[in-house]
Amino acid sequence: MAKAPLSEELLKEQFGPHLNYVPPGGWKNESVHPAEKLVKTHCCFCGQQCGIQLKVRENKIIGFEPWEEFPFNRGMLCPKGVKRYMQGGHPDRLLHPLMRAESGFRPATWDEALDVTARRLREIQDKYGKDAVAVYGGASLSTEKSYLLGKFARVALGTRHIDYNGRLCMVSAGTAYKLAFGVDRSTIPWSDIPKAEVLFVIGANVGDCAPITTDYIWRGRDNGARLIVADPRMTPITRNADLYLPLRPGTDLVLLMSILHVILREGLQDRTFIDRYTTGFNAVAESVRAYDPQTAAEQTGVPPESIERAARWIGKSRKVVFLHARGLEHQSKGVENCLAVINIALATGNLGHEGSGPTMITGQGNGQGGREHGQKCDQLPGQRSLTDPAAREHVAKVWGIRPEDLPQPGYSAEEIMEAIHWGEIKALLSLCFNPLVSLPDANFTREALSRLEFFGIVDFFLSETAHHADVVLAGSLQEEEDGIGCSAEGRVIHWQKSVDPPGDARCDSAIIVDLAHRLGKAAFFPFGNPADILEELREASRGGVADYYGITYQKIDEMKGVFWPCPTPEHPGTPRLFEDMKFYTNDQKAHFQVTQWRPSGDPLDDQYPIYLTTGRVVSQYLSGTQTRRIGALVDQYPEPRAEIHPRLAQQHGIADGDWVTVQSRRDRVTLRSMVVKTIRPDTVFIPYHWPGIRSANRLTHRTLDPRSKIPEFKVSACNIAKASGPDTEPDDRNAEHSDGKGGA
Ligand SMILES: Nc1nc2c(c(=O)[nH]1)N[C@H]1C(S)=C(S)[C@@H](COP(=O)(O)OP(=O)(O)OC[C@H]3O[C@@H](n4cnc5c(=O)[nH]c(N)nc54)[C@H](O)[C@@H]3O)O[C@H]1N2
Ligand SMILES: Nc1nc2c(c(=O)[nH]1)N[C@H]1C(S)=C(S)[C@@H](COP(=O)(O)OP(=O)(O)OC[C@H]3O[C@@H](n4cnc5c(=O)[nH]c(N)nc54)[C@H](O)[C@@H]3O)O[C@H]1N2
Ligand code: SF4
Ligand SMILES: [Mo]
Repeated sequence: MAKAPLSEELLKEQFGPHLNYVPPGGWKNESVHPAEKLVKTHCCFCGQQCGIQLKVRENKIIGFEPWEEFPFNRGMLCPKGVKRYMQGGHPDRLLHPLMRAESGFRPATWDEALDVTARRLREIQDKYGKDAVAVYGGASLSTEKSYLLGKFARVALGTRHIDYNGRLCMVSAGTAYKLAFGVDRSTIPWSDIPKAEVLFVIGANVGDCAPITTDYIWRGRDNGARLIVADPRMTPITRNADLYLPLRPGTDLVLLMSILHVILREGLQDRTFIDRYTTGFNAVAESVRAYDPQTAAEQTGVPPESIERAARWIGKSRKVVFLHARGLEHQSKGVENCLAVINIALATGNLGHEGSGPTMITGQGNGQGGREHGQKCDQLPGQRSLTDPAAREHVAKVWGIRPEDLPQPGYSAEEIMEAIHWGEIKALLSLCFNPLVSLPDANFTREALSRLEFFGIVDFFLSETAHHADVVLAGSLQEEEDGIGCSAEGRVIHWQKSVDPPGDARCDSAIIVDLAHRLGKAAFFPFGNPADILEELREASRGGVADYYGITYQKIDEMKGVFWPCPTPEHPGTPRLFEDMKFYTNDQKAHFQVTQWRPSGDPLDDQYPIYLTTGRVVSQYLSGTQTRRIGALVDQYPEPRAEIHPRLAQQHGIADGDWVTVQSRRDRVTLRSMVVKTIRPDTVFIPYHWPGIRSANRLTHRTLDPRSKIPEFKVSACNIAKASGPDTEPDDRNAEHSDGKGGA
């Protein structure tokens, strides 16, 4: 039979409209439009912080080249990284400030928008007190910007309430590492991963979410390492695991305590290490006694033999690297979970030497640097505590204020939203956060936002949250301002400015400085550019745990990144922590911490008998504001799908691609199903990168870990039913829905 001729139309029908897509004006082909310069900088789309060279012409980014000399990724990039350059030229880019009008927004001048913002914040503070205003920051910001924002909240506004979107991300790990080691950073550089004998990946979808880390794990496997993966889903990296532990969502603590139980039962612990370098072992040993593998298997769904095998592999090696991410940490016991990993590492002496140590895989672009210098509600620069009198004195001196004028700790991110909801907080200024999509229980968030008396937001796109703002200030992309970031491995890197913000958009830091001036605090914000801010940040962090005093742009460029702590200009940086076996605790020992099991905040019952867990897909990033605007990434995964095991699907008469309604105690969403064998039959997975009626966070709940205040995104209860089509009920709450399709 003759084959039908292939036409471009036919291919487009098959592969979607972006096939052979040519932007208006054509691609800036290298032979036609040579780059004027190549700028060595970093990818903005996750905490790996791969090096990349951006091609610049006529103040526009027209493409990229690999940066092969950058040691972390040696030129490699993932599907998001290779499209990273495309967002700047998108037609949705905000080019000037916007102000709320009778209907929708109207363009405004900077003077008008900033004057109104400063005046409203002042008025609200005069009427209700300083703490009636809250500030939200973000971990996609450069470290300079996040430092500036912390100072802005405490000095220009004098409010207790500033927190950031990393509260949804890194804080369980951070709290645990602080408790055990006195420092919140990966204990190892990634170059230790290929040197390990055992790699234990817990709640981390490395293949999709930290793709370049996959390469490190493969190199480890090439060197003979065994790979253990614990996840309710068989993620890409799991396919090559030596041991897969398909645990029930929310049962990690039981699994980990049982692994330690077996290690101790079989005498595989490192007694010398425990005696010399740690405290608290006996209480932890006592606490895991009840967790024999048989009992643990019943709770976790992991066979007892698998638990024993994992325990023996780990217990017999002194070169184990533990890699965990949000699967472990997005739980109402996220801190305990991380502590249970650390307890295993300490009991087996897996720390302080090559090829060994626990680490969190940091999520956001500057997820590490953004959590070090004071945009957290309880923190001052240098990872100092806001309640430590010596820290207050040091920072107050650098800032030129009295220590007693520094506010006390305020609410965390979700708590700020709750205080807005109950009326205690009346105004919000948000920079780099899209809470309507990313906080749990989206209907509650929407209600809270509608109660604000004033809401100002700085973004480069009109995010779903920005639809609720009174003033939208057109800010800058990562590549539009110089700055530093810190990668997952603790390497401080240099984001080089590549282009100016387009149109009337301004640099984020200039906007904040300008606002501080309009609030009458010019003397405290004498910053002309990010370099001025870095100078002050170095002083403010000096002597702290995260000591950046020895770090400059020039040094970073010369060394291709500097690992902190780096206390003096001559200091070479600290790739591996604790090599001298001294910890950042009062007694310089590592502290075992007792962990205690408790159920999820949204337990299963007869009405909601299925676990719902949420997370990511490879082609989309976070709330999707950025990646939903990059056509090629949209094509790869155009809409959220509910992953369901064939057995569960069959029970409900659902075939692959059918519509399915997922209902939780909060709300419901209707999505197409994706029937896959790679998920536990008692669990449904939904990626959360979409807003409106497709938002996974309409289903999630607001239970927080009591110490880290992270929401329990990974464990909710739900039920499912086949649906005849997408939700068609008129949904005015969905007004903020915007796909941002097309464009680049
Ligand atoms: N493509 C892509 N990459 C990203 C991001 C992105 O949005 N898209 N975001 C970046 C950011 S900010 C972050 S925080 C990281 C997140 O990176 P990851 O934490 O790796 O990604 P998640 O999809 O949130 O969740 C990880 C895994 O946890 C599993 N899981 C669910 N419940 C449980 C549980 O109870 N226990 C265990 N052990 N596992 C469970 C899920 O099945 C999932 O495979 O990714 C970063 N990289
Ligand atoms: N259900 C569920 N919810 C989750 C998660 C989950 O796994 N499941 N994961 C959580 C995690 S780990 C994270 S990190 C959060 C992320 O949640 P968010 O932080 O809300 O997500 P982002 O998409 O980073 O939103 C940042 C906003 O700031 C803007 N922005 C980005 N960079 C800059 C910048 O440099 N300057 C300015 N001015 N604006 C900028 C973007 O356009 C976007 O509108 O989501 C959390 N929510
Ligand atoms: S792994 Fe992360 S930093 Fe590297 S290219 Fe991908 S998104 Fe960018
Ligand atoms: Mo994250």
